Amino acid sequence: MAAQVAILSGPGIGHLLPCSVLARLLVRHHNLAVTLITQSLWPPSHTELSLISSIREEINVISIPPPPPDSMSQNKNVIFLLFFLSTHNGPHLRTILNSLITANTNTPPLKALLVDMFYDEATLDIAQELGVRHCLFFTSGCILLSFALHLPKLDETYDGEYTDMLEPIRLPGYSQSFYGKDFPQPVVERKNEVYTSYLSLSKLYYKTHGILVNSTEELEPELIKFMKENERIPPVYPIGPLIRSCSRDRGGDASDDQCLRWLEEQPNGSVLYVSFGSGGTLTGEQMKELASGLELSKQRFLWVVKRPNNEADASYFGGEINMSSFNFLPTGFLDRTKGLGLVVFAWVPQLQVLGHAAIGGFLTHCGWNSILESISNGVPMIAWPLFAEQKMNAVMLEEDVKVAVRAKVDDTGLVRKEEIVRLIKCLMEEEQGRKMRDRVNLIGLKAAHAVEEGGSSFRSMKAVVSEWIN
Ligand code: BUP
Repeated sequence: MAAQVAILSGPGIGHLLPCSVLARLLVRHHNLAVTLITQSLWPPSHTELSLISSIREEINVISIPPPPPDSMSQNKNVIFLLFFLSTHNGPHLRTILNSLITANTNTPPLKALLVDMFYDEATLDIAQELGVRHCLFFTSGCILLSFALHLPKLDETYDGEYTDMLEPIRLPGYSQSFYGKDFPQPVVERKNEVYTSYLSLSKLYYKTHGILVNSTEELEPELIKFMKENERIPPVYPIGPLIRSCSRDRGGDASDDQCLRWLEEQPNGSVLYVSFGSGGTLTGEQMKELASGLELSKQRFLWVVKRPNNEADASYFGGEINMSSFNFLPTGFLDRTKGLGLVVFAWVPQLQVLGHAAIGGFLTHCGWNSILESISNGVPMIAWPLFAEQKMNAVMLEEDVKVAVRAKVDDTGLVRKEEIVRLIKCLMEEEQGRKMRDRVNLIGLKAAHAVEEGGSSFRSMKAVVSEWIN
């Protein structure tokens, strides 16, 4: 092996997954030795642990232990905690990188440190001190990346709260516009201390040696073109879609077989898959509306359920919440929908689910991994964003890529059952849904080709690897 690189993954399965796919790709197709450094805020979940153990044969994995609970701040905002974590783990990172450099004389030279999207100035300093290239591995799409790169300018030119903006804004180089209310969660509240940290982070993005982004020219052509042509922005390398291959999609528990077995019995294209990702939860009231909407639609569904977030112990990064009682669903719902729907209270093999012929649509929270997995499998979506950059992703899916229909929230903040029925009918039965299906199939095929030998993302990856090793 000519060289080694280290990847510092952010916490949570939504970050660990793309980082592990990237690690494998570099080992298998680019002849590099890779160390994957994992971080967590709390003891890692069963899913994270089993993913880590499944890649250990090929990849050197070093896990930084979670910070002691009493050192954690009382501020429970997830973004705040991510910034806290990168500062807290700085000394660990330095020690690990030093050990990789001095391991033994046969160890290939460490050429690059790829850092997931949350980091601080100290991370850049460590890489510089050790003579290693610092690159950003952006595990979301170009929409959020462009937004972050534009934020310093926006901050200078606009004074008020973004949610009060009367006119939508355009990201440079992009034809779609966004209202302030759709901006990523840490940014909408300007007075919040998280805003200042996010603004500093967005300035740091300009100081990295290169930006690898989990997207592709086939999906986000305008933004990629703009970023590549802008000399102020470090070189951008679209290397996605980085998603697991189905055979490796293990890491769950017994429910895997149950839901795949159930899908085997359903007609092709008949089932709506409903999941809000590893961290997405709804209020009890919203869950009841969703359940009623699913029932009224009379559509087949596979719903990955989590406890409501206004009941005890719903945690952001866990994904494995104890389901001891199901009283948050409407009385009799499970009995009345038996045969028509399957409710699953555990981790499911999402990639295999989305690749199953019975699936006709995906009601998703618009996490970036879920979007890439849906598109790669040619599955059109109902976009129901919850937090982070998901609202921007939803705008892009509906208005630009045209492979999703967005859920409308009413004045009380709820998506009502009538709206849910409308969305399901539109996606699963109407002409608009058929058009979205044709489109997503086409884009999915192009995206799959992008990561194959000779495709645009494959060439991008090759180009950045050759930068590192030469
Ligand atoms: Br839930 C669930 N099985 O049951 P996103 C999720 N996943 O394989 P998130 C399963 O977790 P961030 C399940 O396939 C995807 O790769 C799913 O990532 C997998 O959302 C991943 O979609 C979830 O990006 O992460 O979890 O909200 O906040 O980082 O976007």
